[in-house]
Amino acid sequence: MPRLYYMPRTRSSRVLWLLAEIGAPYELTKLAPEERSSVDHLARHPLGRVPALELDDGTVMFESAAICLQLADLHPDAGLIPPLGSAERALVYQWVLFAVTELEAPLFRWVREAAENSGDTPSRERFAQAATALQTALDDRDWLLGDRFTVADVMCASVLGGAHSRGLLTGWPGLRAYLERAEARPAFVAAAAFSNQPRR
Ligand SMILES: N[C@@H](CCC(=O)N[C@@H](CS)C(=O)NCC(=O)O)C(=O)O
Repeated sequence: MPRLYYMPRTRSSRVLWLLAEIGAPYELTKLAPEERSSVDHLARHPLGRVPALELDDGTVMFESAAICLQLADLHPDAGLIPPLGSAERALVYQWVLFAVTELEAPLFRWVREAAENSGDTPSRERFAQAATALQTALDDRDWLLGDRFTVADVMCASVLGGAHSRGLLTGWPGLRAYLERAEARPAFVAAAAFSNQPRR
């Protein structure tokens, strides 16, 4: 059974959500913040971050997007990732990578720049371009691949959740509606019981 090493209110939440979408058994180890720099955890993740996932054969992997893709692949019957080599699979790769590089990276830079109060937030524009592109892609559809909810939606919606919780999605009503749809899914609600726990 895979084991997820996680902390609530972190990027672990997207993996908890995906695991709930899959519905297969798994084990959880909740880490206290200081445990991230323990020798044991540094052996799982060289930067001492969460999440990390131990696979059935003992292999340990990190990077939340890679973990989500791997879990989706391990459970093809859950329908969260299209067949290898298909055009739909290409779009899943596209949007998963977009989530981490074009949305999440500028979002966190923007949050940092705003906190430093320099008055200059160049990353806002970078995030805005990506958010507008994503909103346009969702214009005529519920999910990024149309009717089919995939791991790409887990990734994009989880980044948008981070933006919305900071009040940064006001300019994108289409993305707020998408996020609302995503967060209404029973799996998201079930995962929130772990994702939203106190950190200790
Ligand atoms: N790109 C990594 C980022 C992991 C990451 O930065 N995790 C944060 C929590 S959201 C963390 O553990 N931070 C602790 C630290 O930076 O020391 C992923 O998506 O898994």
